[in-house]
Amino acid sequence: MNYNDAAFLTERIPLGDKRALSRAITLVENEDPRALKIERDLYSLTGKAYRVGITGPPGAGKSTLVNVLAKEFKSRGNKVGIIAVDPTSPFTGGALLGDRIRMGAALADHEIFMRSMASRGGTGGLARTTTQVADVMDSFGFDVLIIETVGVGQLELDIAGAVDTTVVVLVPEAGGGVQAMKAGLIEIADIFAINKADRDGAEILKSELQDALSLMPAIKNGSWDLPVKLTVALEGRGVKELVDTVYKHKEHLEASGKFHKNRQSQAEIKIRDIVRAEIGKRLWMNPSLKSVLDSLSGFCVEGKIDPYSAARTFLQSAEAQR
Ligand SMILES: Nc1nc2c(ncn2[C@@H]2O[C@H](COP(=O)(O)OP(=O)(O)OP(=O)(O)O)[C@@H](O)[C@H]2O)c(=O)[nH]1
Ligand SMILES: [Mg+2]
Repeated sequence: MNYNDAAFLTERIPLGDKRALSRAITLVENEDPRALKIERDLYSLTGKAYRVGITGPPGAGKSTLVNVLAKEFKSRGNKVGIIAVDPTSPFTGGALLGDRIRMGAALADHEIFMRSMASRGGTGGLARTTTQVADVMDSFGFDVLIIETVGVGQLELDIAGAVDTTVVVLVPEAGGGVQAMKAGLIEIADIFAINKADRDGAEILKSELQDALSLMPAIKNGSWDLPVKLTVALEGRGVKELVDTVYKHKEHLEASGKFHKNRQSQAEIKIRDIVRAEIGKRLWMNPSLKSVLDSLSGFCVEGKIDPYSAARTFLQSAEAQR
């Protein structure tokens, strides 16, 4: 029983050991050297979990919605995992506790596993290691993984590249469909959920969004009509319908071959990321290239060379060393 040992964790996770899962996630999140072995050894067990991204502006009710969605998925016989990516305060460097508290009801449910992580170090609303954490959770045997990220403006893009279905949560106060179009939300959404539909303006926003959508018939090959759903997460209203819509989207992806295509481009992103990191490591850790870099940066400061030419010279030195 050694929860610090990668091989032990790898063995325990597929057996349903939650402590092993939590420990492995921490190692992945901290980019501990042991995480690599865990990720590699568990990878063959991934691919089963259907991944749903929930994104939208701060305070839209995403966590509240995730909570009730998780319960609905569970009531349909699914093992559900949640990843909540919190924006990191630059001052504390840690995940906000808010989500853990707000999601209390889901947490109290022992069959729903929830993990918060800080978005520090990542781009957009996604933490750098979110996909790896999702993969490790996948290998544990979840049927559904729900990933919550805060999106502001264009920052939701990342999540759309990491999940199967992206639900964009808006609120009546969010402004019209034109705003959503401007913010690029229509491109990344598979489903719109107008939450806080107990407030004025939800129906208006819905029809504005639908008008905006009707002006863009070619979205996503035109074969998926972007649904706009109303929810009141606080009371669980509209949640069954939202889950039904997620399943419809899943069927659409599978029937059209997009499911496989999307997963393949997600795998491509992973490979590219690893290659980029590996190339970086090889270049920056090489002592003779480091001295080339030192002289070039010195020349830059003296105005003898511009950074673009310096980069080209650097790459030539790297090539010459191979
Ligand atoms: N009136 C109303 N309030 C809601 C509804 N859903 C959530 N809220 C409230 O909205 C506030 C924010 O909810 P959260 O679920 O924390 O929102 P969030 O989008 O996860 O927030 P961040 O993660 O901080 O961006 C809370 O006070 C909720 O109780 C709803 O359907 N109607
Ligand atoms: Mg939240």
